[in-house]
Amino acid sequence: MSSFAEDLHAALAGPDHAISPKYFYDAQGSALFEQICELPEYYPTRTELALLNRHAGDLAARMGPGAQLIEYGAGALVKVRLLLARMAQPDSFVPVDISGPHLLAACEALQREQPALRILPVVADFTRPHVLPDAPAHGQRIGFFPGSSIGNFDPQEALAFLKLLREELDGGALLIGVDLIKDPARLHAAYNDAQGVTARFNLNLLRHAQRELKLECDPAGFDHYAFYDPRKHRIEMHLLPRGEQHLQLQGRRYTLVPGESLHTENSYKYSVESFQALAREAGFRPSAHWTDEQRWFSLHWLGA
Ligand code: AVI
Repeated sequence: MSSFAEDLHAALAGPDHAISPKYFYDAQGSALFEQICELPEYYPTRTELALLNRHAGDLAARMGPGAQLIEYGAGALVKVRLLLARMAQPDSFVPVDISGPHLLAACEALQREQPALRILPVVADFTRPHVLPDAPAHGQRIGFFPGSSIGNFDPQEALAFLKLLREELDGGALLIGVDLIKDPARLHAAYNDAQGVTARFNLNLLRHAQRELKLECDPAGFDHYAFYDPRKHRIEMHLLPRGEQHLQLQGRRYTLVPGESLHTENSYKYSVESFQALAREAGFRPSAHWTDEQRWFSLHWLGA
């Protein structure tokens, strides 16, 4: 299994200097991401919340009584509360997240609010095969993957992950949030906010490595750079060295020069049709979708 140190060495030494965006998320990175979700320019969170609010009754009816709701990458459990509040006699709620302490704290808060709810947290990397509690005796298994996190996988990874979910949810369904292709200016603003929170989030990759791996480098010598590539339908985020930048990790030295960049994230955008085609390829049956009036964001109900 790869580690932060191995992946960072590979990124610094490799030709395209690319590293997984999962390394943004230490405690500081998660807090910065929560700030991003509140930014005026970052429309996905509030647009998806509004969709969930508007359609919670319909969604709960589709789940049926006795369902087991599994949330992948659970975080603060804000969105799922809207669904849990409307579900008929849920069998259980299964949040799956890699960050144990964060997950357990969020579950305790939810349990205080809903003492009758059976909460069965699973601490695991949900992108890899993992063990879930038993399926419900009388209801469906429903997966919930909000926030357009699917956009942070490249299309091959997204397909492999959707196939894993299709098997896991066999006989049930997946409810997934997907950000849509739109005016590049709108996308550009969402990843280049005026307050510079996304820039700090991006730079947190280096700060995280300084804290955890004792990486020696000067984060102030890097600029946040995010742009939309309309051919690849994706936002790319990079850290651009301002002048020659020297980094040292576990005794190995690296130099990045202007013109090179650390490629820290992709965020793919889909059309309703292109996402449904991907879901079908993974074995799902798309049966309903909902978008806001501006068609900025979509929610999909996929039969497994
Ligand atoms: C978590 N993920 C869906 C976010 C996105 O929009 O791709 C992460 C993010 N990166 C910059 N801003 C937000």
